[in-house]
Amino acid sequence: MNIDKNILDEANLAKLEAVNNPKVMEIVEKYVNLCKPSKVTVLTDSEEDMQYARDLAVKNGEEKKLSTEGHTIHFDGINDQGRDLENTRVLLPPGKKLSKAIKTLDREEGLKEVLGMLDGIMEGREMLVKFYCLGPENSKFAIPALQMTDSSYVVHSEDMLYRQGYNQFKNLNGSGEFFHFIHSSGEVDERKNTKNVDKRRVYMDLEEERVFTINNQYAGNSVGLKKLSLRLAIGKANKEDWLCEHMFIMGVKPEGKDRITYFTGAFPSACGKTSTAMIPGQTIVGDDIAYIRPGEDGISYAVNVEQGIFGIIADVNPTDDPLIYKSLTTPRELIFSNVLDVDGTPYWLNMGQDIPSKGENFSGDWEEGKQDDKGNAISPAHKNARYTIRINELDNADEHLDNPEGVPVSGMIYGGRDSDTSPPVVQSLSWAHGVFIGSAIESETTATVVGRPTGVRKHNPMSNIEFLTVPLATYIENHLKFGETLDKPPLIFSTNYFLKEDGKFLNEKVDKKVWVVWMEGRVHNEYEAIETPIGHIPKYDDLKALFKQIFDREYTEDEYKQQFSIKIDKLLERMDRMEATYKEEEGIPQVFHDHIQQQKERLVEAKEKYDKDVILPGEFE
Ligand code: SPV
Ligand code: MN
Repeated sequence: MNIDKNILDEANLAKLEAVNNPKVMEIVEKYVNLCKPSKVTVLTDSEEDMQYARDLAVKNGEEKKLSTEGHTIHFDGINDQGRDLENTRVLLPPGKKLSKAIKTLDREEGLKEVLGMLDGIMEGREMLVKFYCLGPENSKFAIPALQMTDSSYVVHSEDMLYRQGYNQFKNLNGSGEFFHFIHSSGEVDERKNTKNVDKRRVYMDLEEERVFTINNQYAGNSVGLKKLSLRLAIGKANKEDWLCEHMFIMGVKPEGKDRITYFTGAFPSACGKTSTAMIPGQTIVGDDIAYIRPGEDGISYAVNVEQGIFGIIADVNPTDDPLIYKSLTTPRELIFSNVLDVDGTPYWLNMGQDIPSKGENFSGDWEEGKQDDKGNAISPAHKNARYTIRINELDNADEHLDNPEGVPVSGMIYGGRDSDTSPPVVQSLSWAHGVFIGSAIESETTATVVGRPTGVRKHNPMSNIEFLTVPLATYIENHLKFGETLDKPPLIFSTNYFLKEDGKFLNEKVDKKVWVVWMEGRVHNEYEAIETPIGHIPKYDDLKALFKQIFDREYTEDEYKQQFSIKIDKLLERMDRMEATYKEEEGIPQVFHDHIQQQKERLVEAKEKYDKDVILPGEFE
């Protein structure tokens, strides 16, 4: 291996050689010589090596210890608080085309640029080389992944969020089938924040199943195995006829019934995904990314690609998210990011207690009234501040979290954030109609992406549009096919937790538990439903009983009517917006266009039949 011994010493070389994989050697050699770190450390799955990354993050200032045992805090720079979609590009070989919504760059041009930027980027720094496994080990779902980075925070995060993969790589027997990720924070300032945020780049190269990501630290940009691997895996899944989804996986356990029923759920970022997966009384398998494959028994199975949670901390309080709140306030290994640190105690937005007026946050020393360079007030903690924890530490972790076979999927949920159109829960009329529902998700934008206004309605098919690396047409076609090949495809539902009237939410946050338990009952044919033009909705009596049983709350008929009325004009407006998007896409399957037409026709017919624009749920025959 052609690397200077002062940079990669014998002990580290031996760890690399033990993997016995020529492609690993080739890749490491290439990027060490290009990035020119002063030292390379190769890490195995051992506890000792995990401790090395943990300690290094504190030693080099990327993390600081907080008062509670095991808790640390990490800050990303003030302009690096979310995913950078503008500079996240799929490198496109000549002759290939992707959907308009997917940002691309000519492959050769992108490679030339980013390889040029990588030249010497790690000078004076330490490169960490680490092996992981996406999905459970020794499973047909598993994808090995090699990470190279100069950030110990990235490795520490990945150690918590992903399964260790040194042994998995050894078991590859030299095969070159793995993803690889090259990350560098680039030059950092005295707070250890990337100086050159304006030169942030995240380039996906599907040809070589690799991603280059530089001049950033926010985990959605820097952590290779999270959204970067999601993008590579979507490319792979669509070639191999399985699904790679931006979905949680949870087990629903209705009280008094001795069973568990697994659901997956896709929600745009910051729209209640993690808090759904963490509803008290249920179990969690995963909160962000699922690989879903058909089983030989005609049922689909899902695994969590991850083993941890990188969750939004704003709004986590003892009332709305008691399970998460408890896990964030007890000793364990936990990284807070971009919260307010007041003498070792973390504070975040809407945590159920007052936030002090002074402390350290993502802007440095902070006190109330501090403004950014545009004159806007800097909030004490960022809206997209996060926590990183391991799932197996949680009391509600599902027993099949690491099952190499995955869990059987009985239902899929598509959630949006919409204040005025969709009812809280609707079941699709069929698998294909469900695919249509998923591809119609609209959501108001949130703070997880930098540089764009929040609260703007945006079309987000399957909550996955920001991660697609195949044309939308291919993705939708594969979805349609996936369900058709199953004997028992999952039932598909849509949810909307964000309906408002006169500026006030119509539901309490905890109400999602009722919708989830209702969906679970539908899987087992326990509730009848009302067929409407947009799908099946719950009957009032069932919801009344569920609210009573779960919260001991009187759910009134007025609330039901307000929440479950079918708003024809609003729904038709949405159809028009959707039609406009899909018209621009080449190759969308005809059946999908048919679903759009049929949905519109059903709405128009209902409007004529009932002679009104808003139809109450009880009026449908
Ligand atoms: C999301 O935004 O969907 C997240 C966090 O899960 S990030 O890592 O930024 O993607
Ligand atoms: Mn996500």
